[in-house]
Amino acid sequence: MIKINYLKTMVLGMGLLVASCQSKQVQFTEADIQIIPKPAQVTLNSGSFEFNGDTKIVVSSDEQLQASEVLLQALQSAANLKLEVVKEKPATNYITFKTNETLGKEAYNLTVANGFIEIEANGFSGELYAMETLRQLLPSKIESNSVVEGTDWIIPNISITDEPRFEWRGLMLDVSRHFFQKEYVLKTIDRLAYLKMNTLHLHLVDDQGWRIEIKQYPKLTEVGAYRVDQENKAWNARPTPELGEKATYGGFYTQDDIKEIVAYAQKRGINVVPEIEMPAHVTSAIASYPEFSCLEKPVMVPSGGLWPITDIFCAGKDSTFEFLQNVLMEVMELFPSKYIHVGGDEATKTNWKTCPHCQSRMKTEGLENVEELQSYFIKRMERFVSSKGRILIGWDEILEGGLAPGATVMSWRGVKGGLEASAEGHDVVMTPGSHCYFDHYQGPMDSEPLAWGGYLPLSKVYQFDPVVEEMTEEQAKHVLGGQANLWSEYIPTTDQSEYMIFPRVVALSETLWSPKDNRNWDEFTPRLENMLERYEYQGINYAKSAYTLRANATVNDTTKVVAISLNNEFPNPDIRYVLNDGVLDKDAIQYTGPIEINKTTTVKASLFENGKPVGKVFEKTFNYHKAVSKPVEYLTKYSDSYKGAGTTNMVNVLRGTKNFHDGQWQAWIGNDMELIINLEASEEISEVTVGTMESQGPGIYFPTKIEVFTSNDEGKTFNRVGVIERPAEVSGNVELKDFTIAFEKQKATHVKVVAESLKKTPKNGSGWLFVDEIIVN
Ligand code: TNX
Repeated sequence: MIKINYLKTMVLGMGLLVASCQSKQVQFTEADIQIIPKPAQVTLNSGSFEFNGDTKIVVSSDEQLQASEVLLQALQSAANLKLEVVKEKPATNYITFKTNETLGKEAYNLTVANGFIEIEANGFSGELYAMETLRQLLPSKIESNSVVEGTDWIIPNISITDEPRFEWRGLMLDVSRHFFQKEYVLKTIDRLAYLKMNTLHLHLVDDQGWRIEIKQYPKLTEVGAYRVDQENKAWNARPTPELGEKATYGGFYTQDDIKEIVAYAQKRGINVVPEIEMPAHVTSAIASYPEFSCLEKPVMVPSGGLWPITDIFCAGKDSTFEFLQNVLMEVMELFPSKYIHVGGDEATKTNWKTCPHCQSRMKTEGLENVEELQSYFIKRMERFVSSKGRILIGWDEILEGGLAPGATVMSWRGVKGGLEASAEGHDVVMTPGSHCYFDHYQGPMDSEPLAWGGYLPLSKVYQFDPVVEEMTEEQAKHVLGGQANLWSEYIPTTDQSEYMIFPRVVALSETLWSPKDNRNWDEFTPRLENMLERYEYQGINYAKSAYTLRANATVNDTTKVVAISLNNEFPNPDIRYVLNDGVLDKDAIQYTGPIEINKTTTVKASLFENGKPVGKVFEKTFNYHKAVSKPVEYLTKYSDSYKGAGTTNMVNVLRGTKNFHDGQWQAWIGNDMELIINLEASEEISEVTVGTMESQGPGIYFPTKIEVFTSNDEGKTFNRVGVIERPAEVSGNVELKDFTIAFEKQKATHVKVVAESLKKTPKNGSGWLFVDEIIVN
């Protein structure tokens, strides 16, 4: 909540300077305060404080000096101001600290008044966060890494009372699927601290790479950190490397690197949580030491997708546990984190079912099934971790077969794991795929770089709440907070990593820090834009996907007009558009309501800010064909899960994209598509096109056969006029395809289309048939 507390007569408006003997004065307004995450309480007062060559900072501890670094550095590099650090308070023009032991560890109170700034905190984190707030109160140019001339470094007189809603505010970087250099990790730490995030979870181990030096087991990195380079192929189309093939893609952090990362993070209030996966997602470890698997056979580090994951640690041999304990000993030496993450997800336990060691373990321990064996595995590791005074945390699969007594759960498969664990009295960190998976698309798939799948736009991240409605008050107390996860299968570069993290992490930071009632999307977005300006200065490759326009189409079956509406994620956007050959500039038509079309039309549109287009230009040609807006009778019903735009879906000019969840596709499984389009007149036609998609991963296949029939007697009798047959072919791509069936020009009142779905896929199930738009001409 922002309270404004100043005399009306003193309101002079931003930018108006009032002469004063000491420093320049500016009167700010509420809109000038753009701090993210939004502080718990802000009171804007009249007057302002100017940083200048005489400003001093009064410091009485190393911690305070360390906390001040972010501001000192920014003022030096952007403002060319070198603040003098002193021990004694001067008469005026200074920043000072005060310890208040009643405050929480991360809380701070900040007072900016005429001539001084006071920071009240209870230790380093609060002091640091006050400094990050000061930095954000300064003009965005403060983020420049070269000196900016002609700017006054003035901030408003203000009092802020602030503390986080949650104690775990995290981001996970998967450095296994693709390796990221230490320098990028350090940069990310700075950027997290800027948003008052306090946890960096490093996913150091996965099938495709072991990324941390372990002195006792050098092969983990000699072998496990490298794979055969197949970066030129799609992740899921990379064949298993041959034994002995040269492995050149990879890298790892030495123990010195890790020490540097941890120390750097500590100085920025960030705890680094290491994740050492077990018992699955460890092919890189098995490739290095096959003796810790059930089959003990040599394997290669996979270059890409691997599913199911069957080469996992043997749960029968004591030597496996000894190995893992030795690894964790070294890990705990390096990471002071209270939490040690042991993964635990997605283990396919087929080998355990036949492995004599695992079987005998199950017998002696009285375990009924392999789920209980996984639970035994994690419980045993939990005893070890807690004996060292740490807390084991794992993905929600560690609930299966019984949760270890002291374990904390990271809930990723929705919120179920979090609900279950918190009901049993365990602490939880919420990272549901629905709101926290930054490897998912953030804009329409056809305008975004290749990603894992899914759809998580910025505005949805902003709706995240780690405490879910179904939780009792008691359960809610066990919610430590939340975290975004950036899995890196499709993230080969730091540029791409930045693109996926920013600006979604900005929205996330506010959901985890600010009081729930303070959150408001319309009020957040202008502050976000200020943050994006700062990111320009910081050189972050943030995504502009929230600006991307999307179209929707509504069919009027009386007038046959199609209304195309345009929108994006920002409230009240200034959208401008032109049709066909028009030029899209500031004089383009302002969009105030749906664009109505009754012939084939190209729409070019963009969001405008200050007279300039921002984000990607939207350009689509809407094909107004002879079936548009005409009634469609479904002889076989589409699936309830993929209804598209209902009965107008196939004839509404709007095409489905590569995102099969985009709401434009209709789908069939186990049966064929069979429908009749009533042209409502005897029309001359000569071709029918059926738009389809294929994505064999989730089981979507092109039709194996398409038949077209026409009738010119109101649908009483039909003649088959064309057919295409196309046997299924294995493919790793996501592909859109239009199948066109051409025939002799003829008159027709009705067109019947039958498209056959694949009844038996190579995986032995039925295939999905996805169709959007049936174009008749
Ligand atoms: C599931 S989330 C995984 C990861 C993948 C991710 C892709 C989790 C605990 N396991 O191994 O990278 O999906 O979104």
